[in-house]
Amino acid sequence: MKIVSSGICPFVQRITALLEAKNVPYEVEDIDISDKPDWFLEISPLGQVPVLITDDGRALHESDAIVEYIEETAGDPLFPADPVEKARERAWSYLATKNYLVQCSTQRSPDQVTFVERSAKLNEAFATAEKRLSDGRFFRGDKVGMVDIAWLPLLHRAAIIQQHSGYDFLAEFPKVKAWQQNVLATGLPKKSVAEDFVEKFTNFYLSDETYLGHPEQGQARQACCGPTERSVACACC
Ligand SMILES: N[C@@H](CCC(=O)N[C@@H](CS)C(=O)NCC(=O)O)C(=O)O
Repeated sequence: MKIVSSGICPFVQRITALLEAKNVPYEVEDIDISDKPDWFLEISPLGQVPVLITDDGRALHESDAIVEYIEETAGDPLFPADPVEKARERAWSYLATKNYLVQCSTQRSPDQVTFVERSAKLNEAFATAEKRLSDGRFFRGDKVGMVDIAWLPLLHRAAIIQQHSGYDFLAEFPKVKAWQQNVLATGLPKKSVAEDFVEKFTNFYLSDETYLGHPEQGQARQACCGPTERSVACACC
């Protein structure tokens, strides 16, 4: 099968992470999302990635529908069999996916005020997960499940931002932080993206145009809070 991607889209990463978790072989074709080719517009009614093209050439759009298709056809179920538990895991997955674009826009914030405003919504999602997480390595114990896959793009991107800017979205959420480390340790985040992903991602989100990427802002916050305490909760910065 083929996944049509645009490089750094979190909805695409959810799909490729799921395929990696299930060991399903796939190819990726990148398109320029700002100049969508006609063949893509013909198979993607909303003009959005991801699109999955099956081996017999049929196209599927909408990441939730694609997840269901892969879960039903690829074996090695990642949702629990019990319908109630499955519905719950869908709901927890939805909390992640409805925050993908929130995280993207937070990372693209041009200034501190916008950044604090946008991170507040993302923090709500992390705080909700913090309350629900137990002591297992993953959302449902010690085996990767569908909720882990849905949260993987958020957790992976938070790790890259921390590594490259020093800012930690998860500083206030120790259980989510531990979950992030366990998900990273599976190797799935890295396997689910192209080799140049980190470069493309940091060029876009840690550029001179963004608050997180702006060196002067970073220095001001470090001088104020200390390098390890960079937090939106810090009143002085
Ligand atoms: N609801 C869609 C959202 C996908 C989405 O927002 N994709 C973005 C890239 S991350 C996109 O294709 N944007 C181009 C556009 O909307 O024109 C899904 O779950 O698949």
